[in-house]
Amino acid sequence: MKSRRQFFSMAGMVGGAAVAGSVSRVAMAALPEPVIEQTAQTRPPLQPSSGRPYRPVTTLNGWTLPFRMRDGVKEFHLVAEPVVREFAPGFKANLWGYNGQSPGPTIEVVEGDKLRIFVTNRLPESTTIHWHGQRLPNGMDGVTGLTQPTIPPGKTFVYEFVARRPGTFMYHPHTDEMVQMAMGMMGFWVTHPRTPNPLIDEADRDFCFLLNAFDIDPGSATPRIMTMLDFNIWGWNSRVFPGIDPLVVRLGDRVRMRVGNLTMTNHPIHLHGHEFQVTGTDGGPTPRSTRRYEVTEDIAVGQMRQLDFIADEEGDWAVHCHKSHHTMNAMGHDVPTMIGVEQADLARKISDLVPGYMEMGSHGMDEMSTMRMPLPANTLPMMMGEGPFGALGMGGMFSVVKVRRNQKRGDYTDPGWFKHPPGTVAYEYKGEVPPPVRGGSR
Ligand SMILES: [Cu+2]
Repeated sequence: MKSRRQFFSMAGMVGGAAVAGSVSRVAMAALPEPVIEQTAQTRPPLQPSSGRPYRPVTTLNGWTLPFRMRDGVKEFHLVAEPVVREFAPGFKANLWGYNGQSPGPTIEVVEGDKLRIFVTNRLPESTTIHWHGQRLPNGMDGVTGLTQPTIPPGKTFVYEFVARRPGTFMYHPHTDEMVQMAMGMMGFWVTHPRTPNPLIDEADRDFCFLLNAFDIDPGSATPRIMTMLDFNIWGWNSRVFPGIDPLVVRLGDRVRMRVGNLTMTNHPIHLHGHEFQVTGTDGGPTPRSTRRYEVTEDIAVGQMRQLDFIADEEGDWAVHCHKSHHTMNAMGHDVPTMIGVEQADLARKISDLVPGYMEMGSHGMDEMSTMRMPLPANTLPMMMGEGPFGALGMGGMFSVVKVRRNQKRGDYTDPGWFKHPPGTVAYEYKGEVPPPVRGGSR
């Protein structure tokens, strides 16, 4: 056994891949037991039981991987494997992920931590893990063929490096990337600052999630892996609304949303009722002089953003991708525009031939949110979700920031829908509406 000191000086050298061989039987026995998650629930923040203290993050519909300390090294065990992921009640898909779910568990460490990450491959093909955004020895960067040999099925490799800078990062395969990311292989990574950092404010609530996209035909359960642009399932952490949990906060909290994009297109993430600042990226904390208030931040492919805001308005505030096609669930995009087309007569004729036929879209598509067409099994309606005032007409990349005065510190339980104070909800005007005056008609 090498001493730790020898090992870390070795890992610091270019060519640290020498230590990333498949481990011996003896070393296997020393592996941390892999922790496997069974559900898509949001787990409460995992308080560190050892090592340097930090304020943990909350992974939306996800969890943080437990670690163990061994001779001053933080050890994790990731298992790459096929998983069944529930996107929302009524829709499950066959994905690839880590430790039972897609995305994999969030990894949380502290700046300066010495890390050892065991990666066991239970996929039918080889893989590697790239630690996106990290400063590390080149041989730990996880690029198949370039910085290491690939991890064949059934083998376990070891990655060892020091978490050198604090920030918002992610991990994903760098082997057969197109297929493995299309199948859901990715995970979040947060490195907490070791000491108070003038550019990192302490957040009261710190949420993280990855943007991901899949192409799953209605009625089927396995993504098409060759799709480049025409995805139909737009997810946050492999969940779609109404399957995405709300971000529950206490009035006055400093809230952080860390978002990474592993889809094939950009996503303008839009928050209602508040302004945020971009306080960090995968490049690190942003200089204060660059910060300005925004309500939408466009996140490009492969980018990460850390959005901070003070939750000082009570209510249920939508947070969503501003591309309207991304707040819908599976639909065909070859639906013709039917607005203004009178279909009633036609519908009657078709109904004679096709029982159960429904006309669609004559008055816009909002009616889609309430009509219940027969759908293939394992398929969500394209616009769904029930709110306190009726159908929400939303799917995909949509959730709700629930700001509550009485939410207890550290309590993430869903408080239900906001109870609006009397006189603060848009209401119907019951008087006479004068005819509109149009230019030129006077
Ligand atoms: Cu989007």
